[in-house]
Amino acid sequence: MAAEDQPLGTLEELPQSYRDELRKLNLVPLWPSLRSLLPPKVPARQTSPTYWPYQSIKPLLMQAGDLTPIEKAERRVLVLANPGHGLEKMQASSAIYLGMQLLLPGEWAPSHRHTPNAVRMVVEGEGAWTTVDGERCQMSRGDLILTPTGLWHEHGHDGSDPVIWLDVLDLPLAHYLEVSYHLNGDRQNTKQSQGNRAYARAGVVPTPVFGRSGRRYPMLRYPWTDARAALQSLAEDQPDLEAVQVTYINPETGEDAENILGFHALMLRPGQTLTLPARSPAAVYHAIEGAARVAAGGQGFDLRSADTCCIPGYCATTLANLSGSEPAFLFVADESPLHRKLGVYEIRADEQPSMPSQS
Ligand code: GTQ
Repeated sequence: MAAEDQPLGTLEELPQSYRDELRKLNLVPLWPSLRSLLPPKVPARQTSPTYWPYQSIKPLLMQAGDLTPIEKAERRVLVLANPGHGLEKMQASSAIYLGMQLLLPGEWAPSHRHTPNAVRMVVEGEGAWTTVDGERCQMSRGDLILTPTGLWHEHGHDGSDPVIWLDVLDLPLAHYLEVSYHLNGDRQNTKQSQGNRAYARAGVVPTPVFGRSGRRYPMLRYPWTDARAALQSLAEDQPDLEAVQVTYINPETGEDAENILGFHALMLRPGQTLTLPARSPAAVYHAIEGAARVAAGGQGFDLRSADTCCIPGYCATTLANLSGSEPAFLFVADESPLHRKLGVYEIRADEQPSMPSQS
């Protein structure tokens, strides 16, 4: 019998008087809990594969628009909560928070800043904007807007129809670390610059002749038209490339756009089925255009436009385009920057454990 299969002593085997004495002194014996803290080969995960269809969310979000004025909500959001963690925890995975936010024409969600990092993936509607650090970022379908840790941000809406977007935050991690808090501010003065225009093309960046910009987050808006064009260009240039995927990065450093969560756009060619190896981070898939089946952990979800699902870490995942004639475009958020920084990032090409230190 391998050592890891040896049954260990239980709490019940210990005399009650001994247990009581330990409790009084805030002491706990390790061995009854050792296997659940350090399970064999694969971590225990509370994150369960979960699917949120947009067509079910939208009417309830619109109802929230009637029930709760923006002044009473500040952020009018329905949280996409993973039942594996318990709905009250309001988390999609251990580090990812997801919310669907509604802003009605003329509404304003006042300026604040907070320790968690956030991004917005615009789902529908035109005319809304998020001002981040003084830069007004227009919001159109598929655009990714960063509101990184500590930067002031507020949302407004000059259009005529409701605008809805998906919020992705590392709030569960910040909350767990006991570093989550916010500050309220005044309406921001806007600058001339607009979040993406200085970095409009890949491969060239502004040259700071008169000193560096010195900004940790130089690019705040990633238009969908550009990300989509990059994917199509990549797919055409490399017809044999299996995973047609781009990562949203900081164009000055080449590093992930934010510190903790990673953001990607992935294109499935017409009829394509793509199997991604099991990797340690949990991942969120959100359909920007087209329809795809996401299968992992014995479950499968058909994502149609604006549907979202969450897949726990350490699960091989198969993505299948449900159309034989149109590409499908997915937005992917995952915990990979966090795992890499912590040294726990792992790919299991053959589903076998491979501790990071061995590779
Ligand atoms: O828009 O600033 O879903 O502060 C949760 C917290 C959105 C926001 C959320 C937030 C925001």
